[in-house]
Amino acid sequence: MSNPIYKTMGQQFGRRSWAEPWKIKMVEPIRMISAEERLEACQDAGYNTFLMRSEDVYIDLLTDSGTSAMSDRQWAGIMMGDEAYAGSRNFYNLEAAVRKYYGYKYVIPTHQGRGAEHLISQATITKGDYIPGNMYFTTTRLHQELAGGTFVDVIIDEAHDPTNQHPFKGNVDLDKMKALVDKVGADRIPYVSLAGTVNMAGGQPVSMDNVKALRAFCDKHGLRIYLDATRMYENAFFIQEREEGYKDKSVAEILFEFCSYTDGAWMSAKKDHLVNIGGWLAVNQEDVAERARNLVVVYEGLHTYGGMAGRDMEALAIGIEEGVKDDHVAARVRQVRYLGKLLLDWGIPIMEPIGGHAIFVDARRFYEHIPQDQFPAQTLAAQLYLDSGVRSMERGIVSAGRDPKTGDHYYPALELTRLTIPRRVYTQAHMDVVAESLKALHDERKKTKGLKMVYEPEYLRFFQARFEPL
Ligand code: PLI
Repeated sequence: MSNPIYKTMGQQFGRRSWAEPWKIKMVEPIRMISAEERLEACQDAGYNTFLMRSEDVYIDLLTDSGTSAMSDRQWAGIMMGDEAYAGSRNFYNLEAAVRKYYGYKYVIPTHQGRGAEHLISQATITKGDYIPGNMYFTTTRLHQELAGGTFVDVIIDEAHDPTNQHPFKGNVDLDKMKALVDKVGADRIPYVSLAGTVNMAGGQPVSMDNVKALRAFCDKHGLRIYLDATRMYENAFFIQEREEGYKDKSVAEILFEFCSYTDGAWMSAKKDHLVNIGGWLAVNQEDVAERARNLVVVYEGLHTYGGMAGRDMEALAIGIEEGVKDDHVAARVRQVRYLGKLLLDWGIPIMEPIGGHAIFVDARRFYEHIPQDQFPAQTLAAQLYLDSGVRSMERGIVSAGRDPKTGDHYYPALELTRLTIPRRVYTQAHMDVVAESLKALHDERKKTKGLKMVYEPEYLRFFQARFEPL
């Protein structure tokens, strides 16, 4: 036992770690291509990680959307697909699972989240309306704008400060809500767009207290609340961990109570529900459901499949149950936290508190010398790929797009590079590789130059814009 390694391990005896509640049954090989090949791939992709081929990527942290590993039970469900055009039994399994865990009455399947956003926006918004929300999300706001609405940010100010340690940075500021109602009138507000764990704010949760207070406010003014439930499981986990009175409640119980304060929800099932494709809209009002059902047959597919195959709906129904389990959500959030803590220990600036689905590196502080219109977060995403083949994405000025009225860039307070962790896909060793690459880039940060945009598409520009180094 003279080997120092044993001593180190010995000093750690008594420690208790957590581990994932699954073991690996099937693997998919990945490899890191050479530095020269990575440079070529990056140039071909116009320094935009969305334009890269996934085969050129080593560790893919572009998104947690549709990238989860399904379980053996979900794969078994795939074999149980009932591919009838109408009335597939898998739809009824999906409907029952949504009703059981979320509590909404009418369930309409869609091919993914933005399909549901399209339906709810078209079914409820009229030209000239205002839609308050706890920070914008790209596709959500675009569908609200395409329906003739204007999005108004009503998230608490703390959400825009990456160092503020508020435990519920996703909360709605009721004073901002009141100011909007006073200014435009409740009649011009078709609903409040409330997101559980706010993606663009770094995966920050909304407290139960806040949604209750919002419900009371909305009841007073006759307003509806529709929830973006995409990552509500993680939101429920944070409530369990941080909010008084919830530590002995399960994630499922917390989710159900939270949803009870809302009038309906849209869902990108590609996240919490552990499937590669799918979504739904669910509401409690018959008239809204009827309008959405009329639209679903135009844009998605029949109201009992909404763009999904029967097998997709079965895997989704099973994923609703698996994803909400306490041990699963805890392991998922703790893996994200493991990566975040490594970075914090090494002095790398990230959005705090560490959120539910991703680490958001604060590119503004990482590259202090690169101005926002030279795209520091896009630059960091490109540099990370060049250094280690790790794919991340920009969540800053490029994602924010342009003001449709003035044509100027929106200049968001947050300029972030997102390292999004797929569920049940990567190990702790992968997280170490990512952290070490960021450390190397941070050590060399002063030498890095920004980018210029050389192609800009009209909608959701971050997906297809092209850049060149300055
Ligand atoms: O990608 P969709 O169409 O299934 O879902 C759109 C969508 C809606 N709401 C929220 C909060 C999302 O995060 C979301 C999609 N997010 C993606 C693709 C992401 O990478 O974060």
